[in-house]
Amino acid sequence: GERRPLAAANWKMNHTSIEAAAFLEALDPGDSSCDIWIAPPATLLPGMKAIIERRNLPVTLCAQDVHEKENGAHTGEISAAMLKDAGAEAVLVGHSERREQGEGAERLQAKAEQAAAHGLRILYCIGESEAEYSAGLTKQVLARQLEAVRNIPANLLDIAYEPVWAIGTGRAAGKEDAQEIHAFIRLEVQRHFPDQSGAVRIVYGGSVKPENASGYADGADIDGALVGGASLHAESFQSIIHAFQ
Ligand code: G2H
Repeated sequence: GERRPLAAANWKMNHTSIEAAAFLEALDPGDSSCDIWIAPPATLLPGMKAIIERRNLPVTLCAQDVHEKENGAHTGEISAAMLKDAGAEAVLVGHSERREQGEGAERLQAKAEQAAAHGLRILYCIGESEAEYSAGLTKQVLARQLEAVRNIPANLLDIAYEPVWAIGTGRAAGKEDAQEIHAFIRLEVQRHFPDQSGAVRIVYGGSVKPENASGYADGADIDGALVGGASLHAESFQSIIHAFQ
């Protein structure tokens, strides 16, 4: 298709530098037909960047979050410029585990715009909760969440659809259901970016594993995966990468 598939690892709050080095040592990236991103804890970015460059690995580093301000008195936070300086070329915005910490639409919009202003690619995460899913509100919720990135240049944007009820639960969305929602997201993306929508990838996340990855890869509007638990070990992440190659 027109979009290169993307396999993205979200390590969340896991791994130290020794484990990250061992992961990169073991990873077989396969052929170059699928983009490979890893989102490690920010502390690992510079060390991983050095290894990736030394070994010439086809891996893009992605941060897990970014602060919306340029700099200043924000104890514990990390700016877009700092993430770039540390080796990140992309950043997750709006992961449900951040939304749960109270990050709402306005703040996520500011974060995405700040990342874009620094030339970071954005993997913007959307997804309905279990209650919204049961109430039949999925499409409404997703359309509303997508509003936050309407000002982001399409060439810097990818979307991750992660139904909250499927995250870390082992209850992955069925591949037909996921494809149907991705087709809906595709239409919304076309509405926002009439001329450039082809640049925006829509990847699925939520209990993606080696056993179910190729089912998602079959979906016409599923351009890849955002993988948590199954991305922590090189062997399982690389079989997910291979499913999209
Ligand atoms: C969803 C996903 C990666 P997991 O959060 O972002 O995690 O694959 O463990 O469900």
